[in-house]
Amino acid sequence: MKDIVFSGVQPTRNLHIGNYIGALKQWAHIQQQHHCYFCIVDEHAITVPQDPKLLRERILTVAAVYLAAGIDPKRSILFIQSEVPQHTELGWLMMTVAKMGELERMTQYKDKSKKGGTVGAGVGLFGYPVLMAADILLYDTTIVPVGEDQLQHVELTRVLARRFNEKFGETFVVPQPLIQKIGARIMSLQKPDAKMSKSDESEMASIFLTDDNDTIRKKIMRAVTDSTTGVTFDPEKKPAVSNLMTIYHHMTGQTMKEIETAYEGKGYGDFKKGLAEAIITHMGPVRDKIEHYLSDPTSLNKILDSGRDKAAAVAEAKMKVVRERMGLGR
Ligand code: ATP
Ligand code: LTN
Repeated sequence: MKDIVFSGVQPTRNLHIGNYIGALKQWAHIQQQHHCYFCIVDEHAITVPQDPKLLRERILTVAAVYLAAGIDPKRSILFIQSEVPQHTELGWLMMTVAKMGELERMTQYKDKSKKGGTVGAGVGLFGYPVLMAADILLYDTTIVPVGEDQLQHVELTRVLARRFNEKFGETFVVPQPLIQKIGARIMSLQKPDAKMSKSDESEMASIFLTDDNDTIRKKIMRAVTDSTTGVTFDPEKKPAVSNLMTIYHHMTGQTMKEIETAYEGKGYGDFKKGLAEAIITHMGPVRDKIEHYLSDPTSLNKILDSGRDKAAAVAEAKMKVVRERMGLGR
């Protein structure tokens, strides 16, 4: 039996190699066997301030990145969240199912609202996981591939689906999260205890998918390492080098043992040179493809139109059931 897979990326800032390893690369693989929806979640992006003009540009860039990473529009449904209004509709209805206490416990909300305090935090930021639950539940999703940071949101989705089903009758499929083992969390090149994040202030913390070869080399050579020497995989004792090895593994397919053997007796300088070249070899073609897709907006728009129509048909069928179960309308 085929699974139904749903996942999404926010069109905020530049996508980085953490997004690629933790999300896109995995999706391109999953679509070979399952029925997939890959969404550009622009309505999630606006839970923090965005420049409207830049947001529009980034939405198309993310679409190009999806395609460049190997998402095949003939196999998978690729669409923009705000073009299927059933997402916000179900998001609101699920707001009436979720509880304050559940949302207050979400670590992403706690982190993102920390700066200004919860009094000044946007209500959208607070309700963010409920919209995410709506995204997932509209399509009878069985599998949600995400990075570790999103696990809590998928767990909340499961709770909300069950609660709704108990109250209003079987309506939603309870989805399972899917976390990749190695590299579920790629860490910052500058602070190995923080995840590589689009919102990091330091450019040096992340390898962006659009970085040129020299920038990749520079960032890797300046990446922090650990106080002990030796290229060995030990996330507890050697978090910085283990993170770089994880990236190496994803770029080359080599196991940690193979990487350790290849760099036995060598210093971090040699390892970093090898890593930079491995990234360039793997990511260079992806970068070229992003450019290629962006240079042909007509084809890109056709793909997004078709994705929107297919997604909307499924979402509306589900909403008809939901509205009826909840007693809305006539
Ligand atoms: P921000 O940190 O600015 O909120 P982000 O970099 O986490 O943004 P998202 O759009 O929230 O980007 O995430 C897109 C996908 O990439 C998600 O599946 C997320 O779990 C995954 N992801 C994000 N950062 C990493 C990372 N450092 N390592 C692995 N996967 C990641
Ligand atoms: N919150 C996710 C993006 C996202 C998502 C989703 C992921 C929005 N809706 C539904 C999986 C399924 C993030 O920030 N990475």
